[in-house]
Amino acid sequence: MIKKIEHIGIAVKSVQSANEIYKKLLGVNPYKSEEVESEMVITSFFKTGENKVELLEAKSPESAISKFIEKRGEGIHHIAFEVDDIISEMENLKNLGFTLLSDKPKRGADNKLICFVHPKSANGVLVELCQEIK
Ligand code: CMX
Repeated sequence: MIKKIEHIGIAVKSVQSANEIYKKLLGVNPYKSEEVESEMVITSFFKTGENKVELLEAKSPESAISKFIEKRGEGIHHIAFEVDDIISEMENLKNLGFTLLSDKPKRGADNKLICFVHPKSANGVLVELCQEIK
């Protein structure tokens, strides 16, 4: 079952300069910066109340973030929903007709197992499922 929005991902050209903007906007410093090699991104996380914002910068022109910025410019890239059991939620969504971007969960940033749902099967929104690694 999907529990809540875990974070919103924002594609940026430079995490370093976007950090300065989001520090001013949210009034807090990022609590973590992490490179995710498998996704070819560098990330930065902010907490605002119970919610999180993830800034994502491409580390390679092959990264999904590079392609996104090239096509659509900087902006909201994905919405991540927290789940307790990612494997059963993936199975559930697959049975409901959603297109998943991987057969198995992958290791994502911020100590999570993740899987994406194609934006074409969710009204133009890239959806991420994430489960905390205990
Ligand atoms: N949100 C909404 N639509 C998106 C999108 C996004 N984030 N990314 C791509 N699209 C749209 C494109 O605009 C395009 O639409 P049109 O056909 O109408 O032009 C369509 O999806 C296909 O886009 P594309 O540029 O041809 O890109 P691909 O099909 O090669 O890839 C996608 C799209 C979603 C499969 C790919 O970006 C992907 O695998 N994403 C998941 C992985 C990811 O985003 N990793 C980044 C880091 C994540 C993290 O660590 O948090």
